[in-house]
Amino acid sequence: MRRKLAAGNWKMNGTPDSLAEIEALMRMQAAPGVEILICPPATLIAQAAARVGDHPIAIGGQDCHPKAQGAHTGDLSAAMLAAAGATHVILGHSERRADHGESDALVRAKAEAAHAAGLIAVICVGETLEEREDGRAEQVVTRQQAGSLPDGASAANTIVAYEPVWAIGTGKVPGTDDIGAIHGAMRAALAERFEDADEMRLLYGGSVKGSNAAEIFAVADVDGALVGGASLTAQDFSPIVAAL
Ligand code: G2H
Repeated sequence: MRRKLAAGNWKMNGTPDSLAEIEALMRMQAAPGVEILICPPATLIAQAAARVGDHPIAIGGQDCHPKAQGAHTGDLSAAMLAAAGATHVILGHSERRADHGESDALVRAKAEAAHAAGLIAVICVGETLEEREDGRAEQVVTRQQAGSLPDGASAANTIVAYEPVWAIGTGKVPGTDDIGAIHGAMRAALAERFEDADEMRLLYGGSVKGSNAAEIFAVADVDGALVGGASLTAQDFSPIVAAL
């Protein structure tokens, strides 16, 4: 049985005042079997983890460097995130692939570093609008997934998020049939490579909000969501958690 996950990606948003949103989520009673993960900017990870304390809400990073340490100004290692209290890290988000030229090979190396530090990697894949219109969405997503997941990936250390680039922050969401087709193809490809593919969690991400979460979560092989804009306040995020 795969545990459902509502993951919030705050991106480059949030100051210490924003931690009140996590405290509000802590007062919410999530259904049994539903996990909540919040990935604030790195500046807030330690404070967020301290506020969460023993509460089961997990805190994660949004990126890490593939190396364990060294002369990499401005970067953070996976071990640093873990030491700050993170248990997860988002890797290969399309904004990082676009803004920082991250390749599948780099994402894979980062995932290996995350696993070595004991972090769960939330690895993102997704096609552009042009690739979808060309009928190549499934091919692109499964190719990214194959290239971005290391051989050591398992259900215990890896979650994959399907985030069509054209749906991110745009209010546009694929049809549930399209999400189901991609998630089905992703799981079939995982099954060819990983023994515990049935246990690996697949999230959908891209303009998820309270009003569309339930129909997305009803799709086979959707085990939760990676949420950006609607994760910034407990008011917007809690209906998504409740829909799981
Ligand atoms: C996709 C998602 C979070 P949003 O990037 O990863 O953002 O929900 O704002 O589309």
